[in-house]
Amino acid sequence: MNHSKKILFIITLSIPLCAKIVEYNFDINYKKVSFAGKPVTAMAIDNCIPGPTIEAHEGDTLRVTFHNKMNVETSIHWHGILLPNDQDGVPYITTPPIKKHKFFTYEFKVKQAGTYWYHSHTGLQEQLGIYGALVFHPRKGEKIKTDNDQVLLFSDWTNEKPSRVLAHLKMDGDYYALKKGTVLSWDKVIKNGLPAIKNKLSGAITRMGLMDISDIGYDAFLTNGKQTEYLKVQPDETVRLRLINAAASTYFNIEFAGGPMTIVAADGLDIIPQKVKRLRMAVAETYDVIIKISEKKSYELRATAEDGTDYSSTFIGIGKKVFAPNIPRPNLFLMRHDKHKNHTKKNHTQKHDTIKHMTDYAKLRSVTKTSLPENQTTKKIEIQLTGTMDGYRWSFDNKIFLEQSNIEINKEENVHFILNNKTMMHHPIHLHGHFFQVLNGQGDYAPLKHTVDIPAMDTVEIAFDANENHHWLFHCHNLYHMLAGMMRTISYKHSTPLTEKKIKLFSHDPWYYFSDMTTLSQMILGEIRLLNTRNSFELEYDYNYKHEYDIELRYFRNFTKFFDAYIGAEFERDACIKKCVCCSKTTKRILKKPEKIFVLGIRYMLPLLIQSDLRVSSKGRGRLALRSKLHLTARNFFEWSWNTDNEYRFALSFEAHKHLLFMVAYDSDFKWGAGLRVRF
Ligand SMILES: [Cu+2]
Repeated sequence: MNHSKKILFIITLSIPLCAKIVEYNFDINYKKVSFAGKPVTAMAIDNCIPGPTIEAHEGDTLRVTFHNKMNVETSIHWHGILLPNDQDGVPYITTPPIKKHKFFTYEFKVKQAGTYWYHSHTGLQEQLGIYGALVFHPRKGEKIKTDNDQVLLFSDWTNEKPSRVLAHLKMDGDYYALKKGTVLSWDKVIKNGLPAIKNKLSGAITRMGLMDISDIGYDAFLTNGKQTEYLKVQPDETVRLRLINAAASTYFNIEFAGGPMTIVAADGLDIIPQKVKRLRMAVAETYDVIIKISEKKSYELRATAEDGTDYSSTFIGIGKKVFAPNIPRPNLFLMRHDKHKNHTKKNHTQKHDTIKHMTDYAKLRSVTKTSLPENQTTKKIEIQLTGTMDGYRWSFDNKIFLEQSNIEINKEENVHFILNNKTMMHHPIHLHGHFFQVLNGQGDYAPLKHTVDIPAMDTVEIAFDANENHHWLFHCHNLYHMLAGMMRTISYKHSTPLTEKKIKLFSHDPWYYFSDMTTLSQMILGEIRLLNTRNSFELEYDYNYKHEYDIELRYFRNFTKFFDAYIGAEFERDACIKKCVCCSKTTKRILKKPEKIFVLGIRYMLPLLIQSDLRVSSKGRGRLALRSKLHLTARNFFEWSWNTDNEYRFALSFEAHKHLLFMVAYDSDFKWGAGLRVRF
């Protein structure tokens, strides 16, 4: 059988309601693409990115076979779908992975109508192109009739290997700030006036920094796999647009040039129609909107990445193009982290930039009652969304998946999650195999969703009927946050526990290697680091060309986002200046014997983002060291360090490239010099 072509069998069975078995066969293979000017190897379903749209009717049985033609394993997860646990497609946790050169058939009864999607749940494959739309039609036809019905699937694209992206973020959480133009440097803070200065200082004092919207500098944003998509629609026609945010980590602002959009469904389920001018979509959400093409024109529907870096367009209609308005870039300097108080300049149009424009779930109201069973007890569970850009650690309750893999619940109880976001970023939180109520004040008509945005430093409450069995994944749908550890399983009591082996086959904590070397006219210095989430080995060295050196090798254990402890050894060789014994006028430089000491210490981030390092050596001597870094402009920064032995150093750097910096530095021992720093 030729599997490279989609083969669709529809077998009509003589059972009530004309339920069918709907069968698809697909290949998953590598594909060369050039979405952003550069040919790169992606992963595609039937040679398509996105993969083909899978359609079925409520009541049908869907049977989809994926043939893995790649030399790595893969998987398919059915996002937002109520199905048997072993068809959910989380490799090792619920379903076997699709091994290389093997196939797997997923089969389940379609219990629901609406717009959903499917994607790989293996590593970073979703970023590489393994995703597609799922459209399940109501058995009795759509309640709201339209002339057209179209899928618009949004995604983000990077020319870099996603594993490199993650490695860069582990090295430096702000790695992509320069590319995105979002370095929160002091020159821009000052330009934004007093509120921005206060905001920056309060972020430094609380050690939370400023708000952040995105981690990654993408090379393109796509709609249906293109930067510009076209839908031919005749004037006066209405269109149901099935919007799917299949991006790995990008929220989109959707704006339509042809007037307001009417949202009729959220995450697949019908809601009371809501007219909106702009719709913000969190990662992994879906919305159905209805638009009308009023004239013989081609109206732009623009999906702008929330960080404002770029957008993709869809022109809908026929005739002259009508463009959607530019959405101004969010002003991170004026976004406050304390309860979303926003500073906006008087008489300034930056109102659009603020958090208040993010999607407001409060208006979403289900068309049917969604109340949970009244005869069940309610279990309240508070979960903190935790993490930091420093070391790119993301977790729930400060524990990554490998440290705390599950949240136990009982069958036949109502589970109420209080999700407290303690970070400066929003997180799209997704629960597999269940719909949950978003407790948004709509009471019995609270909307049911499978993915919910939790804004930075905010709380969202959700509740669901625990009517399943086994283990279901619960995680941040920012792919990079999920892989970093922001994930749990929701495990029903009395299910067979997941083995350690399965957990480790699904989730890893890889080691990353980084180094930098600074060659100056007066000295050479640098460091080499080997690290995973909680452990790091660090080698620091400096050498002054006169045979004086200092080498420190330390092992660090991370405990909280601000606190590490370490143990290590220091090898040092100094020189001293001695006066001539006979005349006492001339001096002589004498190299001392190399010294070796053992050290034990802690590293703690102080307010104002000053890194402190307190240690005691095997000679019984204590030492406190402080250091910090200030971004003066996007490319210039000032670093300083000082310790209680009265050694100090300061440097001014110019970042020509993420891997090459020019530097002028002064060292209390080795004095002035200039040179460059290379980062690997
Ligand atoms: Cu997240």
